Amino acid sequence: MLSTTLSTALNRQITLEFESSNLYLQVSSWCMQKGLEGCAGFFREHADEERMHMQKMFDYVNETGSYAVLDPMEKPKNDFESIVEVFKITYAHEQMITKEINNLVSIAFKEGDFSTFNFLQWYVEEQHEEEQLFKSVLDKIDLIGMAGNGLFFIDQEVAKMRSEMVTESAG
Ligand code: OFO
Repeated sequence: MLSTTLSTALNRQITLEFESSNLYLQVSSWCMQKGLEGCAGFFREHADEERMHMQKMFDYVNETGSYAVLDPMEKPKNDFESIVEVFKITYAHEQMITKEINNLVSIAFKEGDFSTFNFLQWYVEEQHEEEQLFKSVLDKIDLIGMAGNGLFFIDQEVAKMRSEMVTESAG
């Protein structure tokens, strides 16, 4: 059974993972509107991943005999200046999630709840990969630039990254 502090903190994280999923789903819709099919597919895929993160934690909380509870969710931002802004915002979002996960890990450690500490290691690793992924898209955008057909090539690169993501998670 989780302590009240830990179950409250994990429930908050469940909502955050759900909000991440909603944010990426909304972003995928914005990309679609702009004709950026590669980016739309990337974010759609990522929305599904975040939903899986949410469900994994939701199940864990219930498995421990605690009660997984969903809180009201924040409406995701739906208006962006450019694809650069989209990736800056989503990268910052992932950095915020990493901080929250680290905070959960430190609560579990302080409480000596090593089962939860162990469970959270999966999220620690996942955040490392996700931050790296979003940062690498920003680096690619910098490299390609927005001049001329830049946006078209950025969209193609992001589409490639998405299919690599799908292959990795299937294998
Ligand atoms: Fe990308 O955040 Fe979940 O864990």
